[in-house]
Amino acid sequence: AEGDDGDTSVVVETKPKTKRPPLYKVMLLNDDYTPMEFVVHVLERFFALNHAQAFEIMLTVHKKGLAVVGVFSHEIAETKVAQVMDLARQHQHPLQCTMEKE
Ligand code: TYC
Repeated sequence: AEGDDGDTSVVVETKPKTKRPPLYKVMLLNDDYTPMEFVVHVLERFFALNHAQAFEIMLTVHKKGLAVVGVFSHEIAETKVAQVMDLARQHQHPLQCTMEKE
């Protein structure tokens, strides 16, 4: 506080910070070989999309080169990417799935 002797003080206010965990976009990349039906299946199976939604996102990837298929916590995003990459490898499709901090 400021007294007679002229001393000064600085009040540093701290914002009450609620830390939200960072979110990650999971993206699917286009390629020339993975069958469209396989991509639709992957989207239905791992991203809880109905057939129409899955087909629409698959077509977006096919036409634009990539699309965000969901946004998740780091751990969930990692799991989704691993699930997609595992299934693609099992079926010998070159499908690529990646994650990126939002
Ligand atoms: N381009 C592929 C084809 O013509 C289909 C495809 C769509 C592949 C989306 C990958 O993430 C993908 N068969």
